[in-house]
Amino acid sequence: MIKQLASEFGFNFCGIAQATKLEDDARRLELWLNKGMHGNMQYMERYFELRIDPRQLVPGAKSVITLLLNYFPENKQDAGTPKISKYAFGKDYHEVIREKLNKLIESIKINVGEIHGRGFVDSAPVLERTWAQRSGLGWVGKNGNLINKENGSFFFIATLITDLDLEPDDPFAKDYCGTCTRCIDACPTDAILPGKIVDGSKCISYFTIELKDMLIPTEMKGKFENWVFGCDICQDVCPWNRFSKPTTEIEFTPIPGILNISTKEWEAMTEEKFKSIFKHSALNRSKLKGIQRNLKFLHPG
Ligand code: B12
Ligand code: SF4
Ligand code: SF4
Repeated sequence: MIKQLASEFGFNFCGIAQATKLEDDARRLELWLNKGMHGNMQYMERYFELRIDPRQLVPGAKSVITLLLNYFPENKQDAGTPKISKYAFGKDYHEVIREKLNKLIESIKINVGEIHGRGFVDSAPVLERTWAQRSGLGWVGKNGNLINKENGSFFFIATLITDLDLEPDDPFAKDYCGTCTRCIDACPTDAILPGKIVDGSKCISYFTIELKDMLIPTEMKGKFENWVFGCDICQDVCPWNRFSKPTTEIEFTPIPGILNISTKEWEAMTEEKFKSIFKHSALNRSKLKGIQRNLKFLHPG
C-alpha cells in the first residue's frame, strides 16, 4: 500500500529496510571524516550517532522507507554556456520532495491510523545512499552514487523513517560496476578513490557549491571543465546512465532561460534579476556571488 501511494505521488522507486544501527557505515563515515574528506562542510561532523542510527533520529523507529525521484532532464544546456548540474535545472528538489513526503505521510495516516514518522531529504543526518542500497533500490557505484539498474543514477533520494513495523525488502546484493573505471578516469580533480570513496574536499561540486565565501584553491585552476554549479562528469560517463529516462516531474521542467545563460550574462546579472529567476532554485545555495566567483575562477581576467 505504501509503495502504491509513493508511486501515486510521483516517486519512481520505493524500498523498505529495517531501522537498525549501521555498523559498517559508521566505520566508513568515521574514516572519511578523520581524513578530512568533508573539507569545510562542518555539518557532516555533527550528529554522528544520529547519522548512523535512525532510531536515535526518530525515537521508536522500526522502518526506513526510501524513495527515489528521477530528475534526468529531457533537454541539454546550450553548448559553450557555463555548466550547471542537471539536478538544478528545475524547482529546488528540497521543496518538491518535502511536499510529496508530507502528502505521503498524510495518506499513510489516513490508511493505517496514527503513526509516527518523519520525512527527510538531503539535509538531515541520514546516510541516504546506504538506505537506498539496503532497501534493494540499487548499488553504490565506484563514483559513490546510488545506481539503479533500470534507470541509472540521476535520482534524488528521500527517506521516511517511521515506527510502522513493515516487511523489509532484500538489500541490493550485487554490484554491476565490474571492471569499469570510467568515472575514476574522467574525474578532473581525482576525487574518486579506490573502495567507492569520494573525497568530498576535492570534488568540483564541493568547490562550486559548498565553499561559500572562500577562495577556490589555486591548484584546482584549469580543472573544472566549465562547471559553474556542481558537476555531473562521473555520472555522464557512467554506462548505466544510458538507461536514464527523462523525468515526468513537471516541477523539474527547466526554469525559463536556465539552459542558455552565457558567461557574459552571468557576469552582468544583478541580484534583483537573480532573485526573480532563481527564487525557487537550488542555485540559491551558492547565491549569485558564489556563481560569479566560480566564473572568475573558470575565466580569470
Ligand atoms: C555531503 C554530500 C555531498 C558532498 C560530499 C560527497 C560525498 N561523497 O559524500 C559533495 C558536496 C561533494 C556532494 C556532491 C554530490 N552530491 Co551529494 N550529498 C551529500 C550528503 C548531504 C551527505 C553524504 C554523506 O553522508 N557523505 C559521507 C560519505 C562517507 O557517505 P556517502 O558518500 O553517502 O557514502 C556512504 C555509502 O555510500 C557507503 N558505501 C560505500 N560503499 C558501499 C558499499 C556497500 C555495499 C554499502 C552498503 C555502502 C557503501 O559508505 C558511505 C558511508 O556509509 C547527501 C545527502 C544525505 N543526507 O545522504 C547528498 C547526496 C549523496 N548527494 C547527491 C548528489 C546528487 C550529489 C552530486 C551528484 C551533485 C552534483 N551533480 O554536483 C555530487 C556527486 C559527487 C559524488 N560523486 O559523490 C545525492 C545522491 C543521489 C544518488 N543517486 O546517489 C544525495 C543522496 C542527495 C539526495 N538527497 O538526493 N555531495
Ligand atoms: S562530481 Fe565531478 S569532481 Fe566530483 S567526483 Fe564526480 S567527476 Fe569528480
Ligand atoms: S562509470 Fe563504471 S565504475 Fe563508475 S559508477 Fe559507473 S559503472 Fe561503476
